[in-house]
Amino acid sequence: MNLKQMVGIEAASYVKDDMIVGLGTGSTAYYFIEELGRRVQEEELHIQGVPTSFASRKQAKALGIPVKTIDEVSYVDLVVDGADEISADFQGIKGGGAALLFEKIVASYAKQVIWIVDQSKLVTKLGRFPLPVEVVPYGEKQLFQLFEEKGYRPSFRLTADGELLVTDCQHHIIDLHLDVIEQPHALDEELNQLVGVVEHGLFLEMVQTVIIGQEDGVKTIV
Ligand code: ABF
Repeated sequence: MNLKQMVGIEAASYVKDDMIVGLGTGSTAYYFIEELGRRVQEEELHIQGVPTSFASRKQAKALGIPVKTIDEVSYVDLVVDGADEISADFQGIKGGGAALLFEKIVASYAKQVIWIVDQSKLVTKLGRFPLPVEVVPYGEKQLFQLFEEKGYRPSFRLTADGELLVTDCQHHIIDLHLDVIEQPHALDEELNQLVGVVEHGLFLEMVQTVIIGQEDGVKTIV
């Protein structure tokens, strides 16, 4: 069993009958959803899943997990999702999987947010992972130029075929290569004020539980 599978299965043990569960996106959240599917089929677990991407929705439906949109539920008990970086003070960068908008929407309505990562995601300070910024296509080149002038070393997110990646919400992503983010909260405020920025991958003050896969087992920090 690999580290991603370990933490995915561990996170699934937090899910109880009748919960409304946010279903994360990415290769680690994949194993969480797989384990939920097993429990739905083998243990008759009754849950409603709220996916954070079309990919997670497709996976959940194929496993027989009932799915709802965030607007079809009153709240989310628990969301389990991956992350690209988690700093020592529990701030995160997400969006490497290009699902950051739906992920942040679902997380913002969840009573408990759990991130599942292997130990490679733990950093002292955020920023080595390029910060994803989801933008409206109209005006994106102006934004790109503004990021260049700020020294943020932007690049448009491309698909494997070299095409501009289009998110589930028909937006594009500009990744900022910042190396280190000394003031995440200030950057959060700065990005939120830019017209044309839909959302970004700084997830600050959002997580309650981090489950870490390590060679010697699973470590849970709350
Ligand atoms: C998703 O999980 C994204 O926000 C994040 O980029 C990704 C991490 O992917 P993986 O688990 O495949 O490393 O939630």
